[in-house]
Amino acid sequence: MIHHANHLRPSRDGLKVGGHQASSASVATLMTALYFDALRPTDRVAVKPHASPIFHAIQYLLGNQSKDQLERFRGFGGAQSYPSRTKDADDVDFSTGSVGLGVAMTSFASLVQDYIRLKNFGLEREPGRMIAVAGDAEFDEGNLFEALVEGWKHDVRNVWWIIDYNRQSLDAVMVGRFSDRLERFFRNLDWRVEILKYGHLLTAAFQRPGGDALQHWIDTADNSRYSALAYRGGPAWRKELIHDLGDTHGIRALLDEHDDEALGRLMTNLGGHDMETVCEAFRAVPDDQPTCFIAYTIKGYGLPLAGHKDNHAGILTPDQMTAFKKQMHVSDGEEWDQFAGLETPAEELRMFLDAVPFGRSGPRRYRAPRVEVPSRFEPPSGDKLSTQEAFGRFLSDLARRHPDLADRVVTSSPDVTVSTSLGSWLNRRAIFGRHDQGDHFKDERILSALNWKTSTQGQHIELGIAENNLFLLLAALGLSAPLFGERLLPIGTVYDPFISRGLDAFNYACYQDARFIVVGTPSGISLASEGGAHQSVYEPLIGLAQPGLTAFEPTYADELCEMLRWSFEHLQADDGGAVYLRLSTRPIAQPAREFTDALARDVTEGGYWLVPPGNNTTLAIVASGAVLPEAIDAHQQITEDVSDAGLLVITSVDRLYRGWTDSYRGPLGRQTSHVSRLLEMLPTSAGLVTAIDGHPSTLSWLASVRPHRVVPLGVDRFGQSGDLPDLYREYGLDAKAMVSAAARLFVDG
Ligand SMILES: Cc1ncc(C[n+]2csc(CCOP(=O)(O)OP(=O)(O)O)c2C)c(N)n1
Ligand SMILES: [Mg+2]
Repeated sequence: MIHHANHLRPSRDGLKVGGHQASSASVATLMTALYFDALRPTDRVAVKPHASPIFHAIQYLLGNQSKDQLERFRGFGGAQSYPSRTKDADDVDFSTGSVGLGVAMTSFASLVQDYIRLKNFGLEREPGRMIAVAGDAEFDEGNLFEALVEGWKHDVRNVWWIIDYNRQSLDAVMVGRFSDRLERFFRNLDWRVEILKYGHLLTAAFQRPGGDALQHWIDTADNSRYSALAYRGGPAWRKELIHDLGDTHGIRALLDEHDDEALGRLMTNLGGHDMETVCEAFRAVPDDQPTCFIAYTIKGYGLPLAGHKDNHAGILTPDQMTAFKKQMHVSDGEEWDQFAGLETPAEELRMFLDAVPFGRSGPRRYRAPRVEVPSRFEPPSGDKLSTQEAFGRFLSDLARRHPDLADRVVTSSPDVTVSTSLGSWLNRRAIFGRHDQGDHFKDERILSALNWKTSTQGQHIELGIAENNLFLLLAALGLSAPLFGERLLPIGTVYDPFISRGLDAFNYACYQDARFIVVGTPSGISLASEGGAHQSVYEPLIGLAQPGLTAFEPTYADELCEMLRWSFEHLQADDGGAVYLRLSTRPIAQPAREFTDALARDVTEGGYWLVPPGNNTTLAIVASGAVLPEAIDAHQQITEDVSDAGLLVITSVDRLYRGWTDSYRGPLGRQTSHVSRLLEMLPTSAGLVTAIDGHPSTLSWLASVRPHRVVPLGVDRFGQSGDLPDLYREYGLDAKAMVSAAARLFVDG
């Protein structure tokens, strides 16, 4: 076994590494023990952002990382500053970077692992442990506590959170005894807590005469004082110990036995730096109970900047680096030799590395077979339907008519399951739980439209209200193919305005290339009766701008069904991604039309002419989503003056925009895009009135395609309660406003 973190040498570029240097030093022993001793191939790890260098260094030793990537760490094309599933080449399990999210992700990944196994999917593999190596300051982030509570409700198993308790974040040394509080949080939620406070040197010293006093002295030392002493080193420890404990029997003898260097080593021999202590603690975990390790460490351990409150931005000077290399017995030019500076013969080290259980895993990114998707879904019937209702009925029909596909669908919602129309799906497919549980109301024959039965076979994961948790769960569900080798098609529903409550986790899920559908519903001021706090305004811009995500906003049920079909394919495509559907509760009269292949293509490409314009027309109305009835009304009025005015329906402004920008990024020459083909039907002298129940800038860029003059209508203030005609009038989205906007084009033009 490798017995000391001295194996982990600084890079030649270490000087550039800044805070990573200090942090990687604090966590080196924990990471070494984890990767070289504790981990099994099916375990999955979220490595805290600042441990990126040590993660890449470990992968280098295991043969999964190249020297070139290491040399360019943090540089263009090199290993990433923070471990990244999508950008790094060395098998990162979970990306980290936005503190708190990677840690919480492990809890949801464990839930997904249980979900899959209880369905008897993927039983050929051993269940793994979902492990986070967390910074202590990550617990400033509330999302961790939300995830802890949710994990407790779902009785998650096989989760380890290893906290690098270095009592430092970026700015400073943290307030004292936070670990007591953390410990209570965890125990309160039925976690096992292992506190690795002292290493074996200090533990032995505590057994000697005066040991009790020494332990009390360290236990009660202020974090800042302890850190400052760790920075100042042996002589400072000696001076302060003599001052405070010089008269205590046994202390002088202890001090006399240690020279300055040995005294420094003794006094900083915390649990998280003691290889034996850490390995034993990891090995001793007897079962699948969630376990938290609070491992005391010193930020910058082993480096000249250890313990200094400013060390996060600290970098070694060239002289310090020279001295450090000398101390590590690494000569110039040997920096990248895997075993430089080590006494153990290379052959022995090679054999050790070859035998590391985690290293023998082979590829850990699985590919799951494709789930068949029909070439067309029958839309739900009804003269008047909202897109939300159509969505609920689509899922219910799916469960009935396409059982194989439906078996792979899993839904989730943060306490808005019923109000986002998942009820009838739930009645068909039930709620998931690790333990079967009946519906008491049903059993008592109390009338209810819903069967709230929980079972291991259930396909809906009910969450508490924290939207962050929804997106982290979707991230985990959406990675089930590469992580666990089993395809899931996750669909999460959330009130559209509360997408922003979970936005960073949403971004995090997309960054990891997780594959899921999020349904934002209801949305916009079309939800007039619910008031301003429930009316979303800028969410269409999120859909437009978020990388890794394709956004749609349907008007009609047939469009929605085609978008869902496209989404099921897109979720499974190598170059696919996640999908966002922005829906509404506004009932809309459905068109009696044949849904042709051409229309299907137009809908998923982003738009179609509901009324094609005349060759020389001067005007088109362009509308997206729930405001289309107003646009139809306005268009009819306008045709009294401009008989050949067009009416364009935008089903995905995101797809249009991407197609357009892709077209001019390609090789020079005439590239076309769907939006340019649509707008080519209008002479450039024509004007556009655009309308969306969201921020008007979402569609205003259409002006630039050909170009055309545009008057963009939409919502750019907070909404308020009211009925729909009142709100459309107030915010300038009714037919009258559209007609006036058209008139303005002519007057201003
Ligand atoms: C959400 C978020 N806010 C702020 C940051 C900037 N940041 C990066 S690491 C960090 C503090 C890290 O402290 P800790 O987790 O204790 O890690 P250590 O540096 O001690 O290893 C901060 C504030 C971030 N990455 N993510
Ligand atoms: Mg810290």
